[in-house]
Amino acid sequence: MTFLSGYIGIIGPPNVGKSTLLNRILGRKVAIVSPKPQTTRNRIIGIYHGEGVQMVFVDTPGIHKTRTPLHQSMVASALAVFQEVDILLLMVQLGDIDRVLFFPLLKNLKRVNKPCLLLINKIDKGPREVLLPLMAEYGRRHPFDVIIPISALTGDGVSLLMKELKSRLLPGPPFFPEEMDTDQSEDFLIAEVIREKIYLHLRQELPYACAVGVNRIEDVPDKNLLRISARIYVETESQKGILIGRKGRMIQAVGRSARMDLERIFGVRIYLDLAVSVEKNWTRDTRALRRLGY
Ligand SMILES: Nc1nc2c(ncn2[C@@H]2O[C@H](COP(=O)(O)OP(=O)(O)OP(=O)(O)O)[C@@H](O)[C@H]2O)c(=O)[nH]1
Ligand SMILES: [Mg+2]
Repeated sequence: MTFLSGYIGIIGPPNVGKSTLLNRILGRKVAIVSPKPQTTRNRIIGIYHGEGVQMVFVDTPGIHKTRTPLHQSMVASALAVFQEVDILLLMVQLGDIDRVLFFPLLKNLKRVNKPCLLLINKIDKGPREVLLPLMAEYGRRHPFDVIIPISALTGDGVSLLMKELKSRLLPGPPFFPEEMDTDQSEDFLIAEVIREKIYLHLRQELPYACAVGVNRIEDVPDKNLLRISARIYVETESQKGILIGRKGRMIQAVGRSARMDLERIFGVRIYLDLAVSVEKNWTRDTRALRRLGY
């Protein structure tokens, strides 16, 4: 039997469930997820190993109209994925077609001539009756290879998606070794989990002003312990005050949920030390952006 392999881009507007799908396919958390849009900021690779097949999924930041340098860099990295992959998964969510978000995506899609599967996600949320007309309407906008309704949350439709993907892969070698399911460094994943908890605990604009860097990871094997020290960057002193909270309660809550999640992910006890610094206007400063990994 010939081995099949390929790169598959997961692309779409913010908040439709792209990262949730990647985690669901891999059966493990490699990408952070939150109820707020613009959670994913970098391209995240997740590698699926199946019988005679390897699929390299590329999760991307949600594509939207934007002016700030941070978001421009996010959107640019998502748009680049149109060129880089073999197959595109364009994801939207149940509900009326959002023209402002969907039409620009379609324009990019028509520029590259690649197989594209349209995923309508979050079907667990709505009545089934709306699906058929919605699928027909999307079908009129573009000759998608196939339109698949799914729920990344419950897993509904995901095995059908995997079958449809496999049937479109070409013969090729495995790109990554069997034991590898992401190309992210440990540091990056830890910083991302901390960032996820900031999205969960803090309201409004604050999460968008935060970046996280891991300074040090120290392994204490005889205690089955990882000591991690990380720093959260915000743009202003007042944001720093909010993030730390009264008597440090907010930063403690963020640290506690990050620690619990990291313990689950790494299977060891974690000691997490979090500090907060102000990096003035880092979301607008291209040099600071680069320094913070964007
Ligand atoms: N009900 C329901 N909620 C979902 C489903 N998939 C994702 N969600 C929720 O939708 C929200 C956004 O999910 P993400 O996976 O972070 O979305 P994303 O497309 O990666 O978002 P960005 O990274 O911001 O572009 C989270 O609160 C998820 O729990 C689904 O199938 N059903
Ligand atoms: Mg995401």
